[in-house]
Amino acid sequence: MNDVKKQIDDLVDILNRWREEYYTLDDPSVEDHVYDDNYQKLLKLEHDYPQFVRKDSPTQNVGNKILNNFQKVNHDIPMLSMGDVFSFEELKEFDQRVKQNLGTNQIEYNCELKIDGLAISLVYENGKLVQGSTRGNGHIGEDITANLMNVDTVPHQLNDDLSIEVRGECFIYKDDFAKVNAKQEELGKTTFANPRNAAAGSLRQLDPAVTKKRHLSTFIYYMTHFENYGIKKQSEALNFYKNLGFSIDPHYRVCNSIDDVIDYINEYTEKRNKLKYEVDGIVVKVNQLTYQNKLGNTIKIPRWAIAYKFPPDEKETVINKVQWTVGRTGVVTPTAIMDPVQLAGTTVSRASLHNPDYILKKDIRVNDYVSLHKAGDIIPEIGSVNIKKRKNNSKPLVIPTNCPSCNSKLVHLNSEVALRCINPDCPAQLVEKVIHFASRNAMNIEGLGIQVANQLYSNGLIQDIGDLYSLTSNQLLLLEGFGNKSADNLLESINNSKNNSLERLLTGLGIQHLGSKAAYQLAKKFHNINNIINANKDDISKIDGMGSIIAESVIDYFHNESVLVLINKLEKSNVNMEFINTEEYDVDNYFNNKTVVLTGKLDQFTRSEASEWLTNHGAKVTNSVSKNTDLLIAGHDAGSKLVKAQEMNIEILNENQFINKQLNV
Ligand code: 1X8
Repeated sequence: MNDVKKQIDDLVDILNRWREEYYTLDDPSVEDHVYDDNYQKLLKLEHDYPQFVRKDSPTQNVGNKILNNFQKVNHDIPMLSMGDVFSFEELKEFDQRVKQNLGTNQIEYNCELKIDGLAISLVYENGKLVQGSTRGNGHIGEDITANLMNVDTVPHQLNDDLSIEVRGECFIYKDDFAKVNAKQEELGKTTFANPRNAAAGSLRQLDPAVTKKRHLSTFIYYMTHFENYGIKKQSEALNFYKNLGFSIDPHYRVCNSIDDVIDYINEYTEKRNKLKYEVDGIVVKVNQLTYQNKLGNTIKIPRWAIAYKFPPDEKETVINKVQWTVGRTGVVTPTAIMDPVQLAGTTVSRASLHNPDYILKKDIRVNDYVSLHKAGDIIPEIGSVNIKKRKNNSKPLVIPTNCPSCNSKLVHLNSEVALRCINPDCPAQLVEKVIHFASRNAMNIEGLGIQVANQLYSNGLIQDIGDLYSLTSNQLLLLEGFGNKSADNLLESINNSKNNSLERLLTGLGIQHLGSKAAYQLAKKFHNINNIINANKDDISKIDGMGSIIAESVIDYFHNESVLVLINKLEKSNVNMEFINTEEYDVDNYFNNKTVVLTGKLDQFTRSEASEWLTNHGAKVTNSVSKNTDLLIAGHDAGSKLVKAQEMNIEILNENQFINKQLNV
């Protein structure tokens, strides 16, 4: 019982943290499915144990509503974001573009540290602070004047009676961050995952007194209409801000060549961890303001500046064990369990090792010291093993030959790298299948989560999802934790699910590559399951955005005798197999109806995974950039497609931005 309470507490804490990251900060540390899975876990636990539901649980719908309470502010001159580069090659390309566009080699660059905080705007009239706001989406921000008045470095009165708008970064020093978190802990409140979170959370307080206590700071680095003040260079502008009474970051440096810029970057790559605030890169700006004007801006980013992003944070830790878990499709995945370390703002103790090949290639072993980083700043990943620290008696990791759940022999299907259990009766797979079947996007059976699915299986009450529909109250009452009410509730949810429209059943069956959106399209087109079973590949791939991978997977799935037996069993239990056009699929997502092109190399997805995800969310994925293209997703080493999209002013997302948008879907 206490275990359950702790599980709920831990889930609430971690989910609240992730919510903050992705609602407030646009800076998630986990993929959307990780959030969703844990949210589902929490929902189920809270349903089963209502006595442990916490007021601050994300299921109780508090969260970030507070944000709606701020007035909106229009940024007449948009607050742009900045183009990112991750290598010196890309930086040199930027230098070449600048020189080419300006037709001169006499470029100075002002290098500044990229502060990991929140962009703000401050408006002064006759030297008096009249408005402070967040960047928001660049065009519309939130009025946080009262809070910014409580940030020590924001002057209420300038040293000169000017009417100006300046922009900069609001952030928290590392030691103030530690103090804020200690205080949060003392008050029994959720701690902030990183300084940026803390700054964001503190700025968007309804009570300015809270902001004051958090000791935020600012650095100003930009001003609109600088041409009115006879300033010629960005480096001079910084001094101008300082003389007016603003705080500026003193670590800037004027460089006369891109090689000097690279020296500056190398220097601060070394020094960054010693700085008193978090820095995530270097901003490189053309120093001459007339040149900045000449270069101008694209819709989203200036052409006269670029942000060089530091490579991800790395920490050394030790692997304590490797866990092998069986998923719904039988894939057996290894996970390294390590001593926890702080990494890019979160505590990390697990990293996927993906498959046996990956382990063998990197020769990863238990008790090895490994360097850990976050791929794309989000997913924990082991970079390399520190062989020097390896003990003499160390042995290569033993790759299991048998399923950790059912002990049947594991195989590599079609020479794929994944290790699979192909025993159709494997308990772990069955339990995972049941959990998926019952999940929110599928049959939406409330109260049927990991714990109950395990209980049902281990007590011999279910062998497959079809058995769910013959469960009885008497059977459930035999299970620990079930009373009359919870048993009735579960049976009622199961019973209700019989009336779901066909797409939920299709999603719940867990057909490879078929997400809920594609399932909806399939159901809508074919109306009932028999039409789908009898469809051929062409019929299916003709559906807009479906493609041959999904079509093939659907055909293969229904060509299996045991699947047909299962469908039959579900039909006999009166599970609806027709499309009921009542719930329109959520078409209100960012990717729906967009024509998207993928280019370059993505770290987190294979091309087909990204494509499949997009298709499942209503996008049409095509191969080449044309006037019909709405969006380009550009991984690294992108080539001509990227250039073409830039020329055609097509919206471009890098991988991180793509992931951030996915999380909002
Ligand atoms: C963002 C940032 C800029 C600077 C420092 N830190 C940032 N986070 C700077 O220019 N010194 S500029 C910027 C932006 O334009 N999005």
